[in-house]
Amino acid sequence: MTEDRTLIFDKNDVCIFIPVLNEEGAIKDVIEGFKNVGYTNILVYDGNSKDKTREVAAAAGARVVVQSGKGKGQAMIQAFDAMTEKYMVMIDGDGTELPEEIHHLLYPVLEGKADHVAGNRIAGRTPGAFTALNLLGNRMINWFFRRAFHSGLRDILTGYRAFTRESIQALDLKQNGFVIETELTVECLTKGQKILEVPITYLPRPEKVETKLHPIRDGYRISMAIYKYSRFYNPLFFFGVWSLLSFTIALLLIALHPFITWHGGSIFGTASVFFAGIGALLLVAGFVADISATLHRKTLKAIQANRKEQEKEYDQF
Ligand SMILES: Nc1nc2c(ncn2[C@@H]2O[C@H](COP(=O)(O)OP(=O)(O)OP(=O)(O)O)[C@@H](O)[C@H]2O)c(=O)[nH]1
Ligand SMILES: [Mg+2]
Repeated sequence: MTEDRTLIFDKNDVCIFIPVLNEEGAIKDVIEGFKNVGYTNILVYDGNSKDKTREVAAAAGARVVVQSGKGKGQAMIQAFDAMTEKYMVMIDGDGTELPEEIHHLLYPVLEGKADHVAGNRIAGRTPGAFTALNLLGNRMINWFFRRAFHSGLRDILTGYRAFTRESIQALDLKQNGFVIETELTVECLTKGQKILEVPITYLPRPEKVETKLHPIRDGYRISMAIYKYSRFYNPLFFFGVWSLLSFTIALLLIALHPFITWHGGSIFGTASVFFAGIGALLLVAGFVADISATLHRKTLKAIQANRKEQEKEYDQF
């Protein structure tokens, strides 16, 4: 992919942020890739690597900070809090994404078309970039997310992103580990920010670099987080999942009723009524909570519009 537009801006206003843990084999090429396209304000946040990552990154010309805690999420939160530049582009330090594609992510932010741009790795994946298990897991997680958050996003777990200082510092982030990307996306949606997805090239990991992600463990944690976060954003989904399960059990019990006889079969009839009742209760709870969540979103939107209006008036003086 090549960028055919040119925007005039100061590249020092853009902080290139790279969280790393044991990436001595890949980090140099990532840093040099950005320098080759004119970005020299490069910040590497190291998670106490056991290899030579810090030395290699510093020698390649990056500022290196050792994060104060543990986990990719903690490094991100620390870097966001300390951010002073107008814009930030973050990228994984494992060489799987291309620095020269920065403009696809950054330009929409510079032009005010989006608060947050995320690189869709699934759209631009090259052979071997995802293992079969990772691709399946990613697709399932994104499908689940789209249902839970009424969103069209296709790669919420991407590590290549661009955003403004205002947009990132407005988010309330707490996750220290790999759930951070999910929390970040949820927070953007909750705060009414505009997220844009652009396709990016996604390469296989260079040989020497080892993944820190555990597909099953982290996939489970991320899925649970999506479900948990849906409580306030889409309560109809949150309660609806259990309501659907209860109705399914009720239907199964009714369907099995003629074939199984126990105490004259009556117990299955009673149980199916019980589960149908629970299902109906959960559905009503979902609808009521949904009204409240919708009203909350509308109020928040009105407050934000009001604040923007006030800022405009203030700027005129
Ligand atoms: N600072 C810091 N960086 C981390 C930590 N864990 C992972 N990273 C970095 O975060 C980036 C993404 O981590 P990866 O292990 O590549 O995870 P991923 O890209 O989601 O998974 P893969 O599909 O295996 O590549 C890489 O640059 C890692 O080195 C950590 O605890 N602290
Ligand atoms: Mg990676």
